[in-house]
Amino acid sequence: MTFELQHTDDASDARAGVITTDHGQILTPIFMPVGTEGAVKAVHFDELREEIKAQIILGNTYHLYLRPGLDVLRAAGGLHGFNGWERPILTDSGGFQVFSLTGIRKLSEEGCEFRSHIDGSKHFFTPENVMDTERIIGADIMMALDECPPGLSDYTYAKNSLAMTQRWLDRCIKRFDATEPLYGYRQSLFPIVQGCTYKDLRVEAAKFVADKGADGNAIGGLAVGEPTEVMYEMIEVVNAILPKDKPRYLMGVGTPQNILEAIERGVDMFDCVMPTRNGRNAMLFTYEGTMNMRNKKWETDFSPLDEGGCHIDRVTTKAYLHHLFKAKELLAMQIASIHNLAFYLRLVTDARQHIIAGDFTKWKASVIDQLGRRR
Ligand code: PRF
Repeated sequence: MTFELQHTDDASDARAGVITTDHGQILTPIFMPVGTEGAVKAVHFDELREEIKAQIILGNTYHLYLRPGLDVLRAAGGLHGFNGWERPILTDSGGFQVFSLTGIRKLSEEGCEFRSHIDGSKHFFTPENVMDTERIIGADIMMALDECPPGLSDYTYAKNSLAMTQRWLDRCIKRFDATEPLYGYRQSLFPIVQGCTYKDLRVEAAKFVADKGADGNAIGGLAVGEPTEVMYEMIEVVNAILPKDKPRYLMGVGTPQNILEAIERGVDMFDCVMPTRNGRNAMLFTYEGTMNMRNKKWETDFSPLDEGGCHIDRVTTKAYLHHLFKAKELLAMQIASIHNLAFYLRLVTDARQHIIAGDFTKWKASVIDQLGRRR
């Protein structure tokens, strides 16, 4: 994988670049739709390609390891072979999901023990077996195993947790370097910066990660309950240290406003369940603000969902989508998910174009307040 920086904004740390993988190019800044179980909820791959213009999607090691399982994935030739998505894929390592999804878990130096949320069976993740699993899934970008502590962890917990994440990173790198891709294309390993909301820990974590010389670097442990301003401050602290010539990925963030603020601070890659999850719950994101499609005010509004949006936005009226949600039609969730993902991709594509044109901060200032409005 390579990263070419094409343009850096004069007035901020925003950058436009291009990542090249063996499954194709990714123009940054980029948003990556979340396909936890090998599918983006309620959205077909044809729509991801043609309507949404997704360039890369996510998969989750935790979920895919439990189901369909490694034997099926290996036999299919990896996740690309299994689900038919021929563009790049990134897999999260599973640590975050183990902590957020499984009640019973035991964390030790060796790894984390957890019970399946599907059948209660016991499993153990280590940095080594997570690397092996991500090799089998065959993602273009594999994430290191980390611990994402709760946002408001005390200093001692955060410090000890970070130290373990760093030892786990060294074990991940060792295993990654000792193994080969299974399907004939290259894979990259991204380390993750942790350190909660403590500046000195974030600085130490960023230096530790920067020294590894990875193809790209991630910022984890944010958007987990801390105030938004603190999240922005941590991004600034970390990005001052992470290499400029490698992509930076802010994990699990966020609202359209969060994404623009992070782009301004030098972040290149994002993922979040918000466009799909909120979409299934009738909430649409637009440049003019958010809309609750269950609201009676849309009952006879026969204007398109979004004039400047994707094809489905232009041929679907607000009144019709309102009706679909009221009637609990599955099509409601499909349309809302497609709209929101297409909007997120449009947002980062617009950001990229304004970075290249040299007026990113001006453009951002002109759209940011409207984005948070309730329509
Ligand atoms: N670590 C991993 N995945 C993540 C996170 C993290 O800290 C977050 C935090 N926002 C989302 N997804 N491995």
